[in-house]
Amino acid sequence: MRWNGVIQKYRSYLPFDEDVQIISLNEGNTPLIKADRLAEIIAPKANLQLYLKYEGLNPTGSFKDRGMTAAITQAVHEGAKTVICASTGNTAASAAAYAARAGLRCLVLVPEGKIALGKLAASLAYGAEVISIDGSFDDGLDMVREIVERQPIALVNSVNPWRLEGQKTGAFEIIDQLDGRSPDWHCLPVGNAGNISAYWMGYKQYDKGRPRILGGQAAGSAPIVTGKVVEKPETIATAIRIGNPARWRQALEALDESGGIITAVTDDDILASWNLLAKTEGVFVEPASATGIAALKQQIEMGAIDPTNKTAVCILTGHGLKDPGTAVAQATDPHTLPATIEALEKYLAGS
Ligand code: AN7
Repeated sequence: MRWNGVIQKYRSYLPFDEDVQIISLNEGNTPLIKADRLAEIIAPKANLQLYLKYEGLNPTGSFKDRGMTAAITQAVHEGAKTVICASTGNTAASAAAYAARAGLRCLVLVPEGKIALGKLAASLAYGAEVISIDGSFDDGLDMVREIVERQPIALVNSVNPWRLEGQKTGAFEIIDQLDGRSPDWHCLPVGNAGNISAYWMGYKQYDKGRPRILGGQAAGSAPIVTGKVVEKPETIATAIRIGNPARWRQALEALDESGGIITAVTDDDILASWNLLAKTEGVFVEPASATGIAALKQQIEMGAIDPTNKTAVCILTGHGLKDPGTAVAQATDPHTLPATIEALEKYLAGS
């Protein structure tokens, strides 16, 4: 069967009007990759069934496309000509792409110097007006929430309920890919908390079993863990450098209702899991996307999660090519050799 995106696939679960014109880039249908080698490292001999939901394979390279197809579709339906968002980068790239496809003007506010190169490049390429502010994501979100009160502009951050409607299809897909069963644990990074809220909505609505939710926040940007707004959030995982999540309350509901856990992991933990993912499974993600793995590893080590015979799905939210700067900075330089077969043989011999 042809795949035409998440709205067409899950239309009966989404509250669109009959006559809506779908704006899609055929997002969704991302692979659920079994990760046996990684499972054996984070939970030795426990028969943990670990799966990676590789959302970085969406059309703009992040999970945001599921929600954006819905938000832009509805914005067009309501007659919007301009859309706006604040973003740590992935929402910006996604909004820019779907707005381009719909012929809308798109403005994105990003924190100056704190947006990964691939996200900036993509937003500009798709023709968005990229506005760099000397503040955080949270400052930008305050600005865009205010401007849409004053101007006829549609807000496409995840405070827009259509974003969650589209995003929740990730939960449907996981259950479908697991042949109708829910995992025991659903692990993911938490920034503005749209994704955690949407997944929980999706699991409840699909009604084929519910996982417990494990959310990971970066230690320097962990407002939900500490219960306090973080004025100056910091982390190498710039995607989740967010101090005052818009969907905070829904995230707490998801955690509470699912018997879940939210925990903070250090940047070192995030990078260690990021490294493991790439080097043991061949799956390259941006640093924030490794936060779910880092959280699962930590909770297993602490004895808070028993992995024995359990199924866990970790959401890998963004592609590694989003943040080439961090990847290169973490790596050793390539080897340099003369362009001769002798030099290559010498290198292979280890001299
Ligand atoms: C790779 O793009 O907030 O908890 O403005 O890009 O739903 O916010 C990105 C968030 C996780 C956190 N992983 O998801 C934005 C933005 C990646 C992300 C998150 C983001 P939410």
